[in-house]
Amino acid sequence: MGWMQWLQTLTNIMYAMVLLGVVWEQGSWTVTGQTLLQNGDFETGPANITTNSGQEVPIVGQNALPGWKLQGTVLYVSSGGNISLPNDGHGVELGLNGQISQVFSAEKPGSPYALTFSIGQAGEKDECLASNLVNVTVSPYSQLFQLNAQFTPESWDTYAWGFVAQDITLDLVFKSQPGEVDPNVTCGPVIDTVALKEFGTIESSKGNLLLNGDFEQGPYIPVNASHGILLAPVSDISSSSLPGWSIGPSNPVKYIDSAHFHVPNGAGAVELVSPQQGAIQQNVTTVPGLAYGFSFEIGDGNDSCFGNMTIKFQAGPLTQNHTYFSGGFGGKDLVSIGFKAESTSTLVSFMSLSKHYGDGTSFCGPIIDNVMLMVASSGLRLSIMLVSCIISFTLTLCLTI
Ligand SMILES: [Ca+2]
Ligand SMILES: [Ca+2]
Repeated sequence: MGWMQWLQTLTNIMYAMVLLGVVWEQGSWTVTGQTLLQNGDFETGPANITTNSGQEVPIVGQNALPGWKLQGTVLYVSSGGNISLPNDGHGVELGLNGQISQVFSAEKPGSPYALTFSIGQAGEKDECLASNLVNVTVSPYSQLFQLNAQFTPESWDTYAWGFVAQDITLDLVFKSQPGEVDPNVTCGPVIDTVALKEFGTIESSKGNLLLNGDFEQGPYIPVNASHGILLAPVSDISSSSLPGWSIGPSNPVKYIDSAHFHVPNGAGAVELVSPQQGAIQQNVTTVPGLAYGFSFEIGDGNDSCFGNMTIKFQAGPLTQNHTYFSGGFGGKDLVSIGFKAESTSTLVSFMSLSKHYGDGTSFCGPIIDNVMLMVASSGLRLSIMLVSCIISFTLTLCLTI
């Protein structure tokens, strides 16, 4: 290959990197848009290691794994046997005091990001579950994660977690944490598919007072995420992986996309997978005494999640239950009500009240989408009354303002 061809190849590679939202700058990757981190899928192993199916091989050397800096006991693992990973590929197991880290650059301080990563295990499911604790840090943010194994039929979970860049240069760290297990049990958490998404500025859609009410803004979704992304609980919406919404208080909800599920509207939606405690909330500034129209869609993800799904929803002074019957084939209801604000701050929230199992073992639940809160002008007020009454034939909801 001549030097002109090498130059062309280099140009093509750099162009592809820009398209992927990755720019090499001042010794670290600048992440804009969304992208896997350097070797974020761990499919490029240490130069001196070849692994067979189901193997765990200790990695020697801080810089032996391309893209990552290592400390403590870290093993390179391959799918097979007791090890299951996305795409049946490779990942890293964090053993005693095991840590992996990668430096990246934010476009600017104050940029909100969502981290997506998968956590699995290397060992028997029940034996290793309690030892799969990993602390994730992007200073000053830090959160403990654990393989849950209640929300997908796989033996790994994919999580999203949000943070706000406090500086230009940031250090992402995964570190194993001691669990309350038999000291003879040596398995640790397995990390795979690490990606980032920068949200940038998110604006409300026209007339809708809610931010990201249609859930079109969410974390990076790997191509293989056929079971959705678990969104970690968060009370501070500025660092939420679901822009505009707080999650919890204690259990995650699931972000789903139209590539893998039936989504009521657009490309993204939220599945309330956790009974009782899986919820999303958003506060909106309102004018006391002013009339508002509130509506949302509730459906199922066409993922064989059957039954009567009951949620509790709140819009300002109104708190109601709604039951959606899911045949498991991707239907939906539209719920629409009106109310008068009683405060300068109106809370909108959704919580699942019923428990469902999609495949007999993992939780599933109703899909919420296209949530709208609008000031009811005289014309809209009439339209809300009509829509509410039309819908009431099927939903028995007919409120006027
Ligand atoms: Ca992998
Ligand atoms: Ca949507």
